Amino acid sequence: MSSRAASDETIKVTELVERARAVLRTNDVGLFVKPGTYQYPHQWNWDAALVALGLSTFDRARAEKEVRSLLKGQWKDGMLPHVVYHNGKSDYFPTPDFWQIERSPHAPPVSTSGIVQPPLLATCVRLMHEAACRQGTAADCEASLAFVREVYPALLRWHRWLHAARDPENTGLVCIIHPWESGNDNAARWVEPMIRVIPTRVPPYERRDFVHVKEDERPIRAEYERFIYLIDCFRQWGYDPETIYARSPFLVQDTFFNALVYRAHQDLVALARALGEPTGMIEDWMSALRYAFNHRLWDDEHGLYFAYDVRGRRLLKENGCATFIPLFAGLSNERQARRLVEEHLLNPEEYAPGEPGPTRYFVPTQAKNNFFYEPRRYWRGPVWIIVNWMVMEGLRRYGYDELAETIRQHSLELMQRSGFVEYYDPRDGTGCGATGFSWSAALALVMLQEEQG
Ligand code: 9WN
Repeated sequence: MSSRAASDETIKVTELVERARAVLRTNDVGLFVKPGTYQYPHQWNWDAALVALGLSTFDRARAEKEVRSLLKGQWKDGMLPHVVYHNGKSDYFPTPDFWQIERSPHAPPVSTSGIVQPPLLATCVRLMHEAACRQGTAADCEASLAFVREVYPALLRWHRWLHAARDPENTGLVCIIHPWESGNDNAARWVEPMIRVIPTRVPPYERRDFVHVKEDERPIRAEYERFIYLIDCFRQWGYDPETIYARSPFLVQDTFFNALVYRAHQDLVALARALGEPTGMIEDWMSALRYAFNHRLWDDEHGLYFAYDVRGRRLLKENGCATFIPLFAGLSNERQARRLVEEHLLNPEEYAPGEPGPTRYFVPTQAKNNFFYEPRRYWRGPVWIIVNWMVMEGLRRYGYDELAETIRQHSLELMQRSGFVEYYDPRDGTGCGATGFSWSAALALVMLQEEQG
């Protein structure tokens, strides 16, 4: 097999930078940047973090505004919701009123959703701050530190909420209550726990996600119905974390989500140190999480990490890209990292380019030999730039620099050829899903900074 670039296509750096900035400018509606030009007209949590990181490569003030806007949606108890509807209703479903967040005493004045997404914000704020100090003047670094001081309390409250609301039994691992919270909405690992979610009463709703994207690239009806049913349960329970933890039919300790919690804690510690703030509480969360993560989610027989289904009391043994995210967080030991890379990432039956498939691009989001693999359906197989970026950074952490560079090249080549779309067919690089996709553009800017020194 070849782990080299799909072709030796030259990346036209200046042109790609311009095209990527243009996507972010087009999607900028003033207070926030839409995740996609047509499909996603509101502010999403982890999209906003990456958008801010991308914007910071050329306009730090605008990047900081993006973070402030997201934080306007923070709930009074610290929860940072997955969508903030600054601009009211649009053609996107769920609409703001569908969530009925006023049923919770913690809801903020602005309309938001009532669930969360992976906490990437502290990570992006740290990367923004360090770049400002590395590349800018002493005054830039000072100004950036003032921004960190401003947002740090909100970040700490958000991280504290994750443990208080989603790990009331102090297992060390944080639960998610809806597949949307993982950010990998229809990944194969959700098939089994979603079978047990019986949508006994689904409120009337109209799907709007086929208006701009082909139906066969989106989640299927049975999944969507369950997505909506779960929201209906949460709103009836007034979004009370205790009731949800006790009653939600979907309750999972996810690999992807917890790895990002751990990584975000590390980055929060770095921000705390820069400010001279205490770090003990964050470090306590980290040691409990690290221990539980490797004891509960690592499967030594397969050499893979799997999510744990709290309701079903078992591991969800589907081989998907989530297994590599612990590398991004530094959660694995050297042996685990070697097994992940040598037995899986470099295996053409699973993730590496080549037969079967055949595929040309790293990193399919579902192993090619997984029963549920579909190269064009959303999180069931296509390459997502966010995942490629995390895997690339994770590989660097463990010294696999050459492979990381191959993944960076593949990502840039995909974006150069097929534009900044939501996801790409790993077989031929065809662009799929939403067009004008902000985080692809943002991460292109981050990856291209290396070319520009
Ligand atoms: C539901 C905005 C979001 C991403 C998610 C992605 C998709 C929404 C949807 O779009 O989810 O939250 O309507 O499918 O799965 O990761 O944040 O880009």
